[in-house]
Amino acid sequence: MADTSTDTIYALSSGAGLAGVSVVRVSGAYADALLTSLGVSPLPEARYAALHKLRSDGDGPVIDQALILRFPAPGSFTGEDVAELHVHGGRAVLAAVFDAISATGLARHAEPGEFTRRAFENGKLDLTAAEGLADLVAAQTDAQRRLALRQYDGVLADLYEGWRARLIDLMGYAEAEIDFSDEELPEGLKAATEARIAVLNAEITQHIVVEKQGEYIRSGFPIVLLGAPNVGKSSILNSLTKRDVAIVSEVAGTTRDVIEIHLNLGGFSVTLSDTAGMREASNAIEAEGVRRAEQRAQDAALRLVVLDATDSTLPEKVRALITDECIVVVNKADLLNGKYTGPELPDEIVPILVSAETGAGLEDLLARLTGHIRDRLETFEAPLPTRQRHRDALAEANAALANVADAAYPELAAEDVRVALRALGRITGRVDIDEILDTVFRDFCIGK
Ligand SMILES: Nc1nc2c(ncn2[C@@H]2O[C@H](COP(=O)(O)OP(=O)(O)OP(=O)(O)O)[C@@H](O)[C@H]2O)c(=O)[nH]1
Ligand SMILES: [Mg+2]
Repeated sequence: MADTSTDTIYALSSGAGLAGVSVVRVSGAYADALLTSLGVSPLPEARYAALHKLRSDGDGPVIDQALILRFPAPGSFTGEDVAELHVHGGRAVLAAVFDAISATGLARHAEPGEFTRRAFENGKLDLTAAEGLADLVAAQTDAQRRLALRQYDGVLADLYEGWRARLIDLMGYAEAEIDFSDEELPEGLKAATEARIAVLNAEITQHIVVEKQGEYIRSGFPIVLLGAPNVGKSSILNSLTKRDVAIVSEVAGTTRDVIEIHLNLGGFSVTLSDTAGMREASNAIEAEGVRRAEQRAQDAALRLVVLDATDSTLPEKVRALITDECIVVVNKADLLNGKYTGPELPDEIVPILVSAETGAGLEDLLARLTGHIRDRLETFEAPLPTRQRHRDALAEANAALANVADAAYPELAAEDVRVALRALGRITGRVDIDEILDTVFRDFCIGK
């Protein structure tokens, strides 16, 4: 028999594990033939659910009772003929259904992200929508869900395609400059074109210079615990997670590696890192720990500088971190006998007093963190880039547009516009797509 299996794919599209119902999705030209081979007869009407017995070899023993749905091309998720088999959840049922599908020789198991990739290839969604879908499936917090849904809905695609449309329009003018002499063109055309490009340039800049809110919401808002050795950074991390994640000891210089945990604060995903205490390191390993701590401090969206309420010494490296952009946490409140003997602080700093030992003040700390994150992220109304991929392409477009006004010849100006167009087109997948497809769909799991 000729190999017909490469065309049609199937996979479990619902979650794995025990479930009342599991959904097996089939996509491709042989979707209907496959249903018939499993004994589904007559085929249900398009988009109407029908209950059928599934049989191996069409007339063999019954495998399960399933609810069958058909979505003929092009009105389906992938744009191809799609069938859904709602079978009973459970390993044995699924194993038997998969065996029976495979025995028909009509379909092969799907690769990760293959359904969505087909949807993209058939023009059902653009790349930003595909990314939004992957994020929606992976979303763990409410903010992640909202951001992903908006991207899936097309806010980014609309924005970038809108910019592209304006550039295509301007491209016409840029090319007119090449083909016609100044006398033949309306007066002021060049200046007007350049002004419109400058406006677009400014809009793109505005879109990418804002804080990385999209990335923070999607991958977690990065917060780092910093401070001198022994002030209780690791103890605070453990208390906040109510788990024994980091080693705590009275030896100064205990933590070396960066330890990272995840929290959900007010519906936002947060990555909290514990770092090595900052001081003049006594050996190479500690020095590497301090270097990593400094790196984290650089990358963090928020720094928690931890001080010991009973120790007034403050290494210079730590003092330098105390600005009005950080939150100062004074630990070991339980050791205070009514008198603060920790480091002196600038007047404008309002520290939070906590005890990792007794848990006092930790609720206040969490409340302050949640408020801070809300203030920084909840205001997201404008579309946000959510990936470095978007930022890189936008920066490339912008760099090219910035060159237009200075271009020595109209040909060069037109080429700059063309480069910008290609960069924008890559985000939604309009151009140069082969190289980026694998990066985008790599993040998907099977059945999506
Ligand atoms: N009394 C009291 N002791 C604390 C408190 N927090 C931490 N400690 C103690 O302080 C010592 C140092 O705590 P760690 O959490 O290891 O401090 P660290 O800042 O992570 O230290 P390094 O990893 O060495 O930089 C340990 O003996 C803890 O038990 C607190 O709130 N009260
Ligand atoms: Mg530590």
